[in-house]
Amino acid sequence: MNIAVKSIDIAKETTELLAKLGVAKEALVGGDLIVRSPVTGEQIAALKTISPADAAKTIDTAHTAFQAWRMVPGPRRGELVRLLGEELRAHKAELGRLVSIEVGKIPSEGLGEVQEMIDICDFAVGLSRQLYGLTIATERPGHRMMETWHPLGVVGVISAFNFPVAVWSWNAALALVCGDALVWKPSEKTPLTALACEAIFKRAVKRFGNDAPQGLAPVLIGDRVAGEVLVDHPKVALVSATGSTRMGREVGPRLAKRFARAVLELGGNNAGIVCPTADLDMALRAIAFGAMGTAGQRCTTLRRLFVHDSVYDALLPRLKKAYESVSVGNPLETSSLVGPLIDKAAFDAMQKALKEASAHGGKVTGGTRVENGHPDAYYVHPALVEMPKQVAPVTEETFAPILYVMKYSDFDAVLDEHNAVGAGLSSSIFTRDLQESERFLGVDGSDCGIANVNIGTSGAEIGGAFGGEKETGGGRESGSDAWKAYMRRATNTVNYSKALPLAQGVSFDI
Ligand code: UN1
Repeated sequence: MNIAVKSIDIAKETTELLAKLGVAKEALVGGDLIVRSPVTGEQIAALKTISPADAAKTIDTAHTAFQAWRMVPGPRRGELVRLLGEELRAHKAELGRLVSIEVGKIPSEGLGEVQEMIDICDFAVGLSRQLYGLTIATERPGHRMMETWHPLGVVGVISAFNFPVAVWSWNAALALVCGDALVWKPSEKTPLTALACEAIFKRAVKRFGNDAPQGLAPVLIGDRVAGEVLVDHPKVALVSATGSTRMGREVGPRLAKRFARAVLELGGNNAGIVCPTADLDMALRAIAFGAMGTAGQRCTTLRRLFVHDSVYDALLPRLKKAYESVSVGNPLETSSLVGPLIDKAAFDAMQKALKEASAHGGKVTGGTRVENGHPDAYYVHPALVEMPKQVAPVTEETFAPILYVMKYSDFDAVLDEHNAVGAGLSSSIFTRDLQESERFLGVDGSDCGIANVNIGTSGAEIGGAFGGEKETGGGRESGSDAWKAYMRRATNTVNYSKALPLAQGVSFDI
């Protein structure tokens, strides 16, 4: 397989794209945060990082901005998000391409990520007129009880490299219509797309007018220390953090210590079950995208597959063929389906997991490196591993394209196996048997935050709440009523009678 990346000047193109998006080329040089493109492994920028003191100051300014922003009516706040969506529509091609360069996503996935941003903006614009509470029956005559939702404060956003812009937008669009300010610490691996979003947002603010305060949604370019400042700052009311379970174990307790809110979106070890009645053509396509798409670097990537023994021999050879023929290569070309891993550490982790799987009796197809003349770029053949049973490393998330396949014969037993891992993000079942699909979605079925039937584990739409259970952290972002985490709820009881009855029949006559 020849996957040589044609000699395009990636660094030059990056600078040009960023200029079009509103980031000056002077901002891209002279710093100590070295940014590389996984496409070739070469350096594309060297950014200056923020000091802890300046990070704290930025948060203080965001808090002042919050105090002004919360007074702007919700539907008017929605107008800012509408303009953000417009700017994203106008710059979809450039931002999508920048995502491909900085993360290594294939063109349709780079563009798809920007589409996800546009979608959540549309959702949030509608939401800006629907931030409603309930009126509740009260036991006291002449009283009214209701709940009101108020803006919360400064929202800290910590995002991962793999969805470098969409995850920010899920948080930003909701936080902004909810009347919050937000401060974003992007992954150190993907700061350029963050700078691009900041510039796009600033343009929306300019068009919006004077009632948007300064410093409403800044970006902190920095390392882990900048993230720590965000997590520990007393004026940050909520931190929405996406990343590994290890990261969540550090962030969660720190937030709990100061009673700040957390929306944690951590690891996934997502599984699919292929049942005897499954449409195998459909399952094959869904499995291929779920497991190999985005080079296995989605938190929703399909990592474990349980196949009923009556269809195992029909499915496995076809799956193997898909693995052997999938086009791995330069993600800037539309002919590639699988781009590079983000870096060497990802490659090493993949090799380690495959070695361990072999030691436990796993039969590995693929998994080897694809050389392309760029020693610092890490392309791999996606790996399919037939495992005799679910033992480590199957029970752990390795952020790379490895699909572990196991046979099952008993439905109850496979449901137990399905749920027998730490993470609980996404899951799917392929079946035409109603009893099986309903059981999977039911009380004692999949224990994940996302459970699908006859579609894969990845590629969720923004309209649903996104997140998972157990070691995935329990947070929900994006659609449905995820907005409630970004606001504070007040229960209000109003007495419009001339008496003062006490609840629960208590009497206290003075
Ligand atoms: C992630 O990998 O962090 O459902 C987010 C999906 C995408 C989002 C993934 N819409 O795969």
